[in-house]
Amino acid sequence: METGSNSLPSPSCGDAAKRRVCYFYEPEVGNYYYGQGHPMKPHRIRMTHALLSNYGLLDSLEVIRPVPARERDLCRFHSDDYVAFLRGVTPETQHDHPKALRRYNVCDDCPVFEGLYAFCQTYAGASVGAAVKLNHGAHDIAINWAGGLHHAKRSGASGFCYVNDIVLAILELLKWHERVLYVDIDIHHGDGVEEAFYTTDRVMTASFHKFGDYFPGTGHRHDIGYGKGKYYAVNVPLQEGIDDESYHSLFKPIIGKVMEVFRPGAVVLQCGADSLSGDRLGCFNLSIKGHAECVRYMRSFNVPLMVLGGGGYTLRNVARCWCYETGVALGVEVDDKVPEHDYSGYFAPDYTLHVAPSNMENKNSRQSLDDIRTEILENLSRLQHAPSVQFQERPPDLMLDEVDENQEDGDERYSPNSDEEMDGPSPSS
Ligand code: LLX
Ligand code: CA
Ligand code: ZN
Repeated sequence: METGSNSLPSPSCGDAAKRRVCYFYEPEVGNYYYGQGHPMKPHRIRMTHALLSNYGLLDSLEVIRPVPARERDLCRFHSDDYVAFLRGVTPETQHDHPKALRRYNVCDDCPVFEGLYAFCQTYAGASVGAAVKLNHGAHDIAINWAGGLHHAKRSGASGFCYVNDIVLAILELLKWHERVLYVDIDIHHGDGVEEAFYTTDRVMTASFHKFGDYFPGTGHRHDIGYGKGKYYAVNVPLQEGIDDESYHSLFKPIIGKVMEVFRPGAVVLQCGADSLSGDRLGCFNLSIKGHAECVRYMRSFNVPLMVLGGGGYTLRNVARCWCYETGVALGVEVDDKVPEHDYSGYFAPDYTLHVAPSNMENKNSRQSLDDIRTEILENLSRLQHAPSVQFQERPPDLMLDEVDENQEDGDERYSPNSDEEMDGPSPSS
């Protein structure tokens, strides 16, 4: 059992050391279609996979086809009625249920499309499967580029997200790890994940995001958690045009301190690519190397690491970024020259992996960055001497140990957003 080491994790041992990496991919995922004009295009996952394959990176990792999450797996976080709705609704019948569509926020941004429920089962099954793999200890890093849907709520869709695979994966990690850290570099606030764990000290959430007149509107720097969870939510509000240097003047000291004081047993990193320069919906100015530096930094702590996708709307850059980051996970520097393959046309005219960031103005002043860093480091230093909680008992693995669909398995699980026990598995279970 992981009990938390007394030695401080440090970003040492460098990039040269190899990691055992597994990568979840469902060949059907690229066929799901949100509808004409919708910016979310699951095809980007297939483009990423094609790049990985043509760069030869798939030979250095274990490729795993995900087992779809079952209804009961989704209900570990989501409400039964919401999951039953997602399972039952179809593009043809949706207009027979106008009240339900409104209640669950299934509308233009989050449309009902063909195969919606199977899509949710696939990406959630992959993230939970990634958690099971990390828990078993045979892999150091588990990747699911189709995951990272951080806006989904217990009883509703939001911002193109329906099922929150991240919350489900963290719940699985909590069976084996006393503390789990969630880091979110998508340009949007990781609101669904933060909300799910806002009152617990077993999960720390840290989101870097555009703040001010921007979706979803949450993630103020003074939102720091509540009750037992006070100081276990970290929000880093940023302005448009942030470049690599400014970003890392916050990311590294803040996350370095988080690793020192929180000492997580596992880390989940959401790598939304809408924080890249030139994103169709984003307004940051990060290069792919700057974005990938977050992956490199998290990897350097040598703590079991789950790497997830997220937003990202300039398809060629999403595929470039996640391919390069898969290389970072493996400890391989991916060549700048994109190999010729079925989707090469997307990378014309230069056929390079890296693209120059723009000359847009960086609206984050040195002073504002200093203020944010100082305040957040001060909050984190309050946790320096917090006593750790003993972990009681480990429930069985999801999917692997459960045979009978209808039988109660009897294990009390951590259940965010419920009226039940909020501090982890019950000692009596
Ligand atoms: N932030 C984010 C992360 C993952 C997914 C979607 C989003 N949403 C947005 O980026 C967004 C953009 C503009 C307005 C509102 C929300 C996601 C990833 C995979 C599949 C589906 C959604
Ligand atoms: Ca974020
Ligand atoms: Zn986003």
